[in-house]
Amino acid sequence: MLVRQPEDIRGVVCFIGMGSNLADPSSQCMEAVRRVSSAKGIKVLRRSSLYRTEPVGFAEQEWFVNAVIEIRTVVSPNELLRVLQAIEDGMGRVRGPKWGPRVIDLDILLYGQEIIQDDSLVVPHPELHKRRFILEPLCELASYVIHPAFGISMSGLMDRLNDKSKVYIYNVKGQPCLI
Ligand code: A4P
Ligand code: MG
Repeated sequence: MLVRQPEDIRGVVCFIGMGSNLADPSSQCMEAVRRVSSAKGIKVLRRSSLYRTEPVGFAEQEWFVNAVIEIRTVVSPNELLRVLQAIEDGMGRVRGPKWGPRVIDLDILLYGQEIIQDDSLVVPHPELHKRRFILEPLCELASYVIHPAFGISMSGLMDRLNDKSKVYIYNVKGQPCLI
């Protein structure tokens, strides 16, 4: 018997990290959410708060705005990467030095419970468990999700986190406050 799944439960739940530190970063993140929601085969389920975050890796640059979105998608991991890169390009991203300033960066943090390691895609994102600017917004949405390679929840990864870089959540008035 063919059982049809309702549209809203088809596909895989994934988490996308976004970051910007150029040209009004919070607007860039909100624009990226809009563009991801309009992409074919992708439904945005939830967005974390926006976070003001101290630059990691290359300190001599502006602070970032970071956020995470939860999506449900029927597109494959590699196709999802292509869609996200097309959105980055469409928003005027110029690929500069690794860890350098960017108008928008969209990373696949988790694609369901899949573990992927090919030339162009590594999922879960290899830096996910090391970065406060990813784990804070991810825990806001889904602290219960298990990292498929480590078998540890996102809140468990937060407990083990060594990253002391500063991460502030925007309060309701849009002002940063320490969490
Ligand atoms: N790639 C492999 N796996 C993935 C994945 N899971 N998601 C490949 C997305 N891309 C993935 O990415 C380079 C290549 O990674 C892609 O071609 C893709 O095939 P990129 O976005 O073009 O280059 P990048 O952003 O310079 O590299 P990367 O590794 O994304 O940089 P990071 O590690 O994200 O560092 N500090 C704060 N506070 N907040 C930030 O958002 N971001 C960075 C960027 C540094 N410091 C930061 C922040
Ligand atoms: Mg990236």
